[in-house]
Amino acid sequence: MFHPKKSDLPLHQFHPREQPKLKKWLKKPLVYALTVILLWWFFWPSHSEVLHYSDEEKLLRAMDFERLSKYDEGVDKWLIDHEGTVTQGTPQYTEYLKDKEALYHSTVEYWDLNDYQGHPDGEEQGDLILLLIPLRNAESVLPLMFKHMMNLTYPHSLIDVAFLVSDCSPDDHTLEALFDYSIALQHGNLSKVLDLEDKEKSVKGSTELHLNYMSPEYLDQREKSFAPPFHKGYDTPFRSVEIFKKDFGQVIGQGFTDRHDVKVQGIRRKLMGRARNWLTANALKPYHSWVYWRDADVELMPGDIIQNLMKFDYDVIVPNVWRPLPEFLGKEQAYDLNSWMESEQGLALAKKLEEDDVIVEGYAEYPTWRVHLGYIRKPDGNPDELVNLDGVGGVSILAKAKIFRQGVQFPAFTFLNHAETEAFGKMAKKMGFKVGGLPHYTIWHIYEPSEDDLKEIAKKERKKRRSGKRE
Ligand SMILES: Nc1nc2c(ncn2[C@@H]2O[C@H](COP(=O)(O)OP(=O)(O)OP(=O)(O)O)[C@@H](O)[C@H]2O)c(=O)[nH]1
Ligand SMILES: [Mg+2]
Repeated sequence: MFHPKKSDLPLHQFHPREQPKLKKWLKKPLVYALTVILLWWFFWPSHSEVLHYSDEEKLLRAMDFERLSKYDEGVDKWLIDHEGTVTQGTPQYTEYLKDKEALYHSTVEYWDLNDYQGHPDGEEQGDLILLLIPLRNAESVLPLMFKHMMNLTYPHSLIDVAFLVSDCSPDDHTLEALFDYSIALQHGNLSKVLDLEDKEKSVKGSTELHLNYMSPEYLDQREKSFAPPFHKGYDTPFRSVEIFKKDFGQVIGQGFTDRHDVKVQGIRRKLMGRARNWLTANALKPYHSWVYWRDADVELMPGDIIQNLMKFDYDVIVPNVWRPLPEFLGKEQAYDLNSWMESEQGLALAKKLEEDDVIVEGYAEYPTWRVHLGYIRKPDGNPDELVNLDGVGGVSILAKAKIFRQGVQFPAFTFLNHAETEAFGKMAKKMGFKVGGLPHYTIWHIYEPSEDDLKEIAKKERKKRRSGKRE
């Protein structure tokens, strides 16, 4: 069975950033206190160094293996005599004491969480970011997702990446592909791997018929989005990559029409909320200042998006999310309708609903008349204009890590008649955090033809073939 784990990654290829140093004023008292404790431990007359095997096991589990590799042939060989006690006064024993001190240093950690609140100029301040990406049946979009990751100009050495793969179909290989791409990424040769894949695909010819119907401007932008020259850190490995797998029993299809049916939205969103919470809980470390949530299926996005969202110093901030469409459907459309400002009608509707009902924004069944970030976009509007929001969509959220530490989460239950990211926005706001969005700063979701669109495209292709034959 395939069980990728972090330790299988080629970690020797890159050097994790050192943990920030302790504050000066704290250093001295801490060193004195540790020295006193250690002296007491070693020289207290009634204390004899007896190392039982069970203790030894415990010690080994926590040890700094690189430093202690000299004990590869067994600690007992050096330290423990046939009665199971350590012989004091030997050079090995002195060595052991030194190692034990090193052990404390490698296993006792201290963090002042005030140091990880997130700065608007995080790049200059060395703020560490946690990039979180949930994945389900996402094999086909992984190359695109990885290109966007490499294209991020926020220093990769300051970004920890964590994926959560859930509920994939038996014929889907998201997990395996993710693992292979992650290894190539951390080796610094992923761009070469993806280039080769692109070349193979272009030899085979495109199967994406809908591209024949997209606007020339869109096709041009798509062509240019990952063309050289790349920024200088494009191939730089990330600070770390973690891959988690956990199924939640999601059975709703991942096809466009399946997952957009209004009846399944509440259930689907709550399960997604659970997945997001699992991912945050496992990946968030005390030294992260920011968390950047990204969906895998984004097609166009500026490489400096993290710095650009960060500079507003909001606790939660999202860009506008649109998607391209075939020209016969109007070329483009606001996509993420989960980012909105609350309205009187929305609040009145909520009052009429059952406590557990979930309002699904953007569906005729729930007329809220809210202002959607998607609909107030002006293509030539000021990209730095910011509006306050109540609900947010999950395609691309930059949030300060402290809000998760304080308990904001993605409700997997009905919270104020919402679930998942929209409830997350509402909850953050209710807890006093600043939640906002940029109406004129846009990223583009991929276009996946719905079943109706596919039928229309097939009809047009047939017509083209018929008229071609006649000529
Ligand atoms: N771990 C996990 N990831 C999921 C699940 N469903 C979707 N995803 C991933 O979450 C991200 C968003 O999922 P989408 O299916 O695009 O859904 P959405 O963004 O809510 O909605 P639309 O894009 O509007 O359909 C993508 O990266 C998916 O691969 C799930 O059940 N578990
Ligand atoms: Mg999506």
